[in-house]
Amino acid sequence: MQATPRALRLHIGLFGRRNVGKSSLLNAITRQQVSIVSAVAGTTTDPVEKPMELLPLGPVLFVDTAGVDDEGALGALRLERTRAVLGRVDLGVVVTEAGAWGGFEDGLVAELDRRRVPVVIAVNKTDARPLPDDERDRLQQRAGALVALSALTGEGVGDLREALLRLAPADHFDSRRVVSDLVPPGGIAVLVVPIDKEAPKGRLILPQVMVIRDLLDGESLALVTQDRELARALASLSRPPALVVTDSQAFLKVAADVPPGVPMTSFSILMARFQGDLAEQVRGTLAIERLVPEDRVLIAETCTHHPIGDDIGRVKIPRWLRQYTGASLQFTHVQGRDFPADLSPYRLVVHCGNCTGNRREMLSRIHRCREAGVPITNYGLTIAYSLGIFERALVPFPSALEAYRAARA
Ligand SMILES: Nc1nc2c(ncn2[C@@H]2O[C@H](COP(=O)(O)OP(=O)(O)OP(=O)(O)O)[C@@H](O)[C@H]2O)c(=O)[nH]1
Ligand code: SF4
Ligand SMILES: [Mg+2]
Repeated sequence: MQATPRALRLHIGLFGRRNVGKSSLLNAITRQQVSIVSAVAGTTTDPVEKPMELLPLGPVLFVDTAGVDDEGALGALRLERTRAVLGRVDLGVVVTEAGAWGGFEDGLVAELDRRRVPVVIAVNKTDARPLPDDERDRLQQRAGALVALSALTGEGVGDLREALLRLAPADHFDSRRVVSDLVPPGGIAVLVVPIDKEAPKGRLILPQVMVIRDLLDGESLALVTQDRELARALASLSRPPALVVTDSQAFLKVAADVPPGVPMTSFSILMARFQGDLAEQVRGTLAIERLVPEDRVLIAETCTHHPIGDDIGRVKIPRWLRQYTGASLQFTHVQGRDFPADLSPYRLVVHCGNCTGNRREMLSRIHRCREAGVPITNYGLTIAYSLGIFERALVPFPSALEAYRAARA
């Protein structure tokens, strides 16, 4: 995690009057004592920075600032330093308390607006003073999002994460590669695309197209083959490929044909990394071990394609999961926007690769699962796990493999 350069992290600033609980909020979010908290107004004098991996947003840098409502020489110096932070954040959190909003806070929001920085208003200390409805309605108009919370009890801190995810600039989510970071320029990727009766007539499906396009952008070579031609394709190469990517449904045959030293994964697992959160979905996959008869499993797809034949979500994944667990599981299927508000009936969510959706929405779903205590995995991860080749399919992703081993231990 510390490997992400500072410049690539989303910068999130915490602003507000002295003593409203900015430092307490930073500590609550990070679950660490990053910034000094005290009842004395003006405790934080210089900006305090904390790089972290913030679920569900990814790598961020929090900047806790000095409260800037006071006058005098010291106040002016603090104001200047806090101003400098205003100029370099991607997201602003204006922290306040019920009944305290005034011209000072309006000024902060106006400065952030002028810089086109999205603003979340965080009304803190609701354990001591709840936010009245009329004030909530009034403040809601002033910013992109409003969250009532308590840094002391932790109530509402999850809502703040969700609000930050919702307002983060789109380019924060676009900076990743589907596959080209795994194959060097000039290196070869072998792509296994079975043409069976579920394959659409006359074309490739979107995850396959995305992978081929990204390999071309990365100036590497793509060799596309059906599963039954794979052995011949590999034999025709004068050097081993940097990566083999297969349709998850052909995993077993491909694992048998690809030499053990060659990294191998599936299109769907690449999608989990590109469009979701691979480490979190890897950890979620382990919940398969805990499934017992009559447990309910939610199968969710982003697009609303019409299921045909041995559809992967309706037929194959339920079959593989029932076989692996030996349990009579209950499956519920949802498509498109129909992701349930109440996740509590489910012991596991199996999501598709989300190739047609956007990453922010997928991260929001992962976040909601997390808040509800329901593990979430994806199609390719579930298939690899049920077929006993999970570790092998994660070899190309060292941090996800590490997350898996840590969760197992
Ligand atoms: N009851 C209650 N008290 C809180 C909460 N959050 C912070 N406090 C208290 O408010 C006081 C100020 O907290 P800080 O986190 O230091 O506030 P700050 O905004 O960083 O203050 P400066 O650095 O001085 O600008 C401390 O006594 C905290 O214990 C909360 O959610 N509920
Ligand atoms: S959105 Fe999901 S179900 Fe639809 S094609 Fe992409 S991965 Fe498959
Ligand atoms: Mg402080």
